[in-house]
Order: sequence, then structure tokens, then C-alpha cells
Amino acid sequence: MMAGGNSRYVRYIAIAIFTLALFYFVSNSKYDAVSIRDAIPHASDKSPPAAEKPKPPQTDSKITPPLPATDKKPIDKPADKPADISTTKRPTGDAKEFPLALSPEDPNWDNDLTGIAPGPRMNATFVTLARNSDVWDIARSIRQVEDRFNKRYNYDWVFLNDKPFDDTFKKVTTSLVSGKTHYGEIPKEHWSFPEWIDQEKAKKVREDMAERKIIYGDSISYRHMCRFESGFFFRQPLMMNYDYYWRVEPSIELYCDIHYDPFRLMHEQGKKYSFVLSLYEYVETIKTLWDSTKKFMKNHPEHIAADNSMGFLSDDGGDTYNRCHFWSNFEVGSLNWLRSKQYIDFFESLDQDGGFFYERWGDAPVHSIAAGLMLNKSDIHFFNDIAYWHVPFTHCPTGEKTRLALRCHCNPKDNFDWKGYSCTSRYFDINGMKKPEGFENQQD
Ligand SMILES: Nc1nc2c(ncn2[C@@H]2O[C@H](COP(=O)(O)OP(=O)(O)OP(=O)(O)O)[C@@H](O)[C@H]2O)c(=O)[nH]1
Ligand SMILES: [Mg+2]
Repeated sequence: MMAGGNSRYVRYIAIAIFTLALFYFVSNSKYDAVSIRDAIPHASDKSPPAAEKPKPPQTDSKITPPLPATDKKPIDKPADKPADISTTKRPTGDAKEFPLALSPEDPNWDNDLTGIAPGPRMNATFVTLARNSDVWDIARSIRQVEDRFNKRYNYDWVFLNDKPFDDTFKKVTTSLVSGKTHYGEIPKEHWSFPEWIDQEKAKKVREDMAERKIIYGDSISYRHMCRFESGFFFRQPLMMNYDYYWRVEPSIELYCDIHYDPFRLMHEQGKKYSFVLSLYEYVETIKTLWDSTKKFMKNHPEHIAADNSMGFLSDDGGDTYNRCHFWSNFEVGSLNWLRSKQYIDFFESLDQDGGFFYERWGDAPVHSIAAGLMLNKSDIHFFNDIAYWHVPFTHCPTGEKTRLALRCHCNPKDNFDWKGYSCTSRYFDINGMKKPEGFENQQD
């Protein structure tokens, strides 16, 4: 009896162990299924999963200053040659086989967000201008971009600095980026006063702005930064290898999953510039920017687009600037457009006028005026579905359905789009776009 009972228990235990083992196998094979799917090369996906991707050796390109400091017209040379770097070669899969799916209603909508994203990759990179001391703030930004998007796309990341990057900066950022990382030092000519600038006059301006407590008004480096972002980042040798860029600053947040490749949207829809936030510029910093712009428009009527966005920039047909601009700490854009003769002519004309130093012209109004006047309306894109924060403004997608589908964690009340100091409403109006449902409730 005892023996029979014991053998029954043994049988029960054996069955229990077998059942547990079965469970273990089934639940693990779920993960296997994911990795097996990842491991099967899609027609268009030759990349190994991100975790297994070998890290390239860091390319610490020293950039040969391409421009003599005394050159009056600093940029009328052919664009810089690309640096000799290997960019991450992407699956060149058929766009037809993996069509872009931009909304949850689309039958191809990528809901799972697992594994390396199938489909083609663009010739594109993230780009960040930063100091070594920005390392932990940019680390936060990179982590957000990777978690919400790039871990499945593995785009490269170019870092630029007016000083050499130190080892900590390179180690930390390379460990966080799933694509290749490249580090470039900006040549002096792109980060200094052009020789036609009157130093005394520029100094007086800084002292005056300091007294009037204008933000960054007394800063020389901030002015170099704005001039660099306006006229030089897109033609650093490391950037010459790419067609599209996505600018990322330290300490930003991304609040929603990104379910498709924004670079691909730009390419397939022929977009050249994009934004998530727009607002009015601080007037003290750009007093004569519009005068310079008008001079440029007069000298180069051939550069002005037929279907431009003057209505976004001016309320009186171009007489005065209403100070609306796209916020440039977030940008996804075409590098070829920035490298075009039109854009370079515009930048050079502004640079000659000296307002980067005699005032404190920002790269945001400079890019925005260029895009507003020299691109057609249809070339500019508003990414409603990229939720974003850079102190102190938030873009949180309007519409609960969108926010839930994208697994957003932003508070819709913080959305800046429809508030009084945003210019996004004006952008919708001049483009004849219907504002998203629920916008009326977010106006204050
Ligand atoms: N290498 C380098 N990068 C800089 C310098 N000043 C600013 N940057 C970078 O340029 C970008 C813009 O500078 P920020 O200080 O963020 O300017 P901002 O966004 O107008 O102001 P914040 O509200 O302080 O963010 C950031 O990516 C900075 O890391 C500098 O002197 N050297
Ligand atoms: Mg910033």
C-alpha cells in the first residue's frame, strides 16, 4: 500500500515536473520566436539584431579647416569632401514590400515594435553639437531616442564639438547608440569671428545685452553656436556622407513610441524640413534680421519659392517679421537642401551683415525664414506624432486615440501647440490644414 502510494506520488511529481518543463519550454520558445524572426534575413533587412551588432572603431575625424580665415566670402567654395568613414550600411529592402505605415488605421501599421524594423534605410544620421560637459545630458537624450525609435533602426550618430571630445564622452555615447558613432572637431573658421566683424561694436552689444539681462546676451560661445548651426554643421566632412539629419540636443524627452521611420517619410514625401514646436522669437535678439532678409530677397528673387510660407513669417505680406519660427533644437531635414546654393547664398548674406555678433541671431529663425521663403509649403512637415520636450515647451500629440496608440506618457495639458505663444495654429491655417480633434480644449 505504502509502496503503491509512493510510486503514485513519484508519478505525480514526475508529471508535475514534466508539466513545468513543458511550460518553461513554451514560454521560452515565445522569445525564441522573436529572435528567430529577427534572425531570418528579410528581403530588405540584412542587419543583425542591435545587441549583436559589432561596434565599429571610433572615427575621430580631425577636420582640416577648409576655409582660410581671411576669406571675405567664406563659403563660396565647393562643399567639404566627405570624411573617410564607414557609415552603417543598411538593408536596401524593397520599399514596396514594406510600405510606410503612418497611422494605426494603416493595415501595415507596426504595432509590436519588436526586433529590427524591416524595410529600407535612408542615408541619414542623428547629429548633436555638444561639449564634453554635456555628456550626461546627451546620454539621457540618446536613451530616449534609442528606446522610442532607433534601437530598431540603428541609424548613425555624428557628434560635433569645437574642442576634442574626451574619452568619457566617446565611451558613454558609443555605448548608448545602436548605430555607428562619429566624432568631429569643428575647424576654427566655423567657430570664430569672421574678419569683417568689428570687435569693439560686438563687445558693446554684449555688454549692453548683459545689462538688459537678455538671455545668453553676453555670451560669445552661444553666438558661435548659433552661427555654426545656421551655416556650417551640414557641411562638416562627417556630415557630407549623409542626405538627411535629425538634430538632438542634450536633455530632451520623447514621450511616444515612433512606429515608422521619419527619415523615410521625409524622403518618400519629398520633405526638406520639419518641426514639432513653433513659437515667437525674442525680439531683442533679431532686431534687424528681417531687414537683412528683405535685402536678400531683393538681391535673389530667383531663390524665393513660388508657393512659399510668407504667411507664416509675416502678417503684412513681407513688410515686417511676425517672429514666428520653428524651434530648431528638434529638426529632421534634408542636408542637400541646406547645402544648396539658395541656402548658402542666404546664410552668407546674413553672415556678411554681422547680426550673429551685432545682435544675437538664433539658428531657429534663420532656418525657419530660409524654409519659409525658399521652400514650397509642401516641403515642410509637422510631426504631430513625435512627442517632444525641450525646456520649457512640450509637444504632446493632440487626440487621445493617437496618444494611446503611440503609448505616450506626456500630459496632454502640457501641449504647447494651440496656446497663444505658439505659431503652430498659423502654420495649420496657411496650409489649409484641419486642426486635430480636441485642439479647442488645449488653448490655455
Ligand atoms: N561644443 C559646444 N557645443 C555647444 C556650446 N554651446 C552650446 N552647445 C550645444 O549647442 C546646442 C544648443 O545649445 P543650448 O545651450 O542647448 O542652447 P538653447 O537650447 O538655446 O538653450 P537651453 O535652454 O540652455 O537648452 C546644444 O546641443 C549644446 O550642447 C559650446 O560652446 N560648445
Ligand atoms: Mg538646448
